[in-house]
Amino acid sequence: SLQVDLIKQLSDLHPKPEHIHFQYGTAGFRTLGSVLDSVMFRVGVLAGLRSKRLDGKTIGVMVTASHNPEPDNGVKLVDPRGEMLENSWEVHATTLANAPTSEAFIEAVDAFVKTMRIDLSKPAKVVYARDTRPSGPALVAALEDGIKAIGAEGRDAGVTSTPVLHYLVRAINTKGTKDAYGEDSEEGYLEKLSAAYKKLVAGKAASPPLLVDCANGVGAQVAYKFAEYIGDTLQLIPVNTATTTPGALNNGCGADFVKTSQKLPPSLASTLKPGQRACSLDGDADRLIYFYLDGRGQFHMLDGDKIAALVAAFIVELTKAAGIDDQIKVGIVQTAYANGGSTKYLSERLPVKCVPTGVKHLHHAAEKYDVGVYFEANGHGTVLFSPESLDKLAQHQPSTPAQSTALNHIINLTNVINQTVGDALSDMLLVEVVLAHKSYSGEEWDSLYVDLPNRLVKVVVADRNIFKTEDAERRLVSPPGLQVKIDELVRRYEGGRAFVRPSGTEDVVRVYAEATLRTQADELAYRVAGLVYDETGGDPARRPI
Ligand code: G16
Repeated sequence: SLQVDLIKQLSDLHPKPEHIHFQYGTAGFRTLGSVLDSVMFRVGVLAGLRSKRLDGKTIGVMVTASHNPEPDNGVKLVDPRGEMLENSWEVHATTLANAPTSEAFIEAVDAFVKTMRIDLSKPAKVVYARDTRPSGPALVAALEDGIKAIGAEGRDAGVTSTPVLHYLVRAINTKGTKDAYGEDSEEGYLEKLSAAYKKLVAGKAASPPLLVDCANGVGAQVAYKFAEYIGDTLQLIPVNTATTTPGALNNGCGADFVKTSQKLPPSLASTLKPGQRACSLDGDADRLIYFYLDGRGQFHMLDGDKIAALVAAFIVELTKAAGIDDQIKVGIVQTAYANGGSTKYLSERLPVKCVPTGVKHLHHAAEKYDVGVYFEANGHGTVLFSPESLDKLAQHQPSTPAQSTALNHIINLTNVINQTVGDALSDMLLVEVVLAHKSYSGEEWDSLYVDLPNRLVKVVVADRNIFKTEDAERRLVSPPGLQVKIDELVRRYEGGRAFVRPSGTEDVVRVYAEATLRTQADELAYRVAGLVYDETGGDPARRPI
């Protein structure tokens, strides 16, 4: 049974702030770090319960707010195979987080244990990590109290990236089985990915040095380690690595800055040479955006859509070369943010599915393919090989040396790719493998297809919860009547497309628009943003135009 006294005693140390409603959103709980203490405690309890429910399998907890500003923090739960928390538990997380008092919390836990038929005598294990945010240590202490309160065993993975934590969860739970994912340590992760990378580029001409913008976040630490592990095969130059400078995180740098502003981080202006490639990670290193300057010094961005196109084509090519393309089919998963240019290019070649924003949605859709390539335009994504495909790869008998080489390449790809979640540094190695094999420069990669000009705008509204969407977030159902007005506007723009959705990680509504011409895409985005603003009675002083 529940150790009610212990829970009460510890819970009282982490009272829920009045008047705040917490919500498990796109990527877990995310808001100002200063109000998250009670949430962390309760997530610790919930993680323990999830572990008990799953017969003692290890559950992961990542303390991060990823691309958000430094004062924000957050927490996401990781299921045993390294994937995001099962959807149906999100509402329970929200319920437990909002119980007003310790007594109400204990009652809610008790009711939950009964409905879910959780056997409290089962063991429970939780592994957790945090990013470099200053609010992290205190939040982890609250989490540890929660883990203790439910009688779970905690393992502190320290300060590391989100994808490393996901890797650890899978590695711990598969240890000693035929599906063993690797050594359950950060070194094991670095060793596994870099060994596969080295095999894949053996004999290829060395690539020019790669600048890695680490967003002044935890990715810096992991990038420096990768630089050592992969040595001369690829010279990595980490920049924006000031993880202890207050206010530096994600500020004027990082994947979200580059994707949203479609600009070079100012800090790279004097270092990046024309023709040289660079990439940006986000605050917890699960997103990746590439870019380069052309001969005229013009900035070009290679986002998640471009990564998906590059990688999918390469895998298809290898399955053909290995003589296994009739058994292993590649499919793509995107969201509404995918550039119209990419959707057209990809759907002429492969099956493409569109799902709502959030890695969990993409991940589940990608699992339905033999090889599922999923990327959000913002650079969050990975490639999944189904268990059946992995078996086929292991059993396939190549009939020529060329087939055998291609087969080995695919098998090595399954090891360089972090299949648990989007992983900026794993994706970076994957991209570098493809570029090395194809002898592509950034410019050649970029020319696979032409992006439609697009613009993403944030609108601050009184209540973003009134915005409800359908059709994989491509249409609004609420507020009533607004979609009709958006449709009318969009019709006036050549190649126009726009949609509006509430963010699940920030207190804003996002507006995306694209059109054939740059000026038109910008105008459409701002006009739709204006509509959203007027409809919802925002403060005229903060109107986007
Ligand atoms: C998180 C999610 C992503 C999502 C992004 C923005 O990323 O994991 O799937 O695209 O938030 O979501 P929204 O538009 O709902 O705010 P991250 O890197 O911040 O964890």
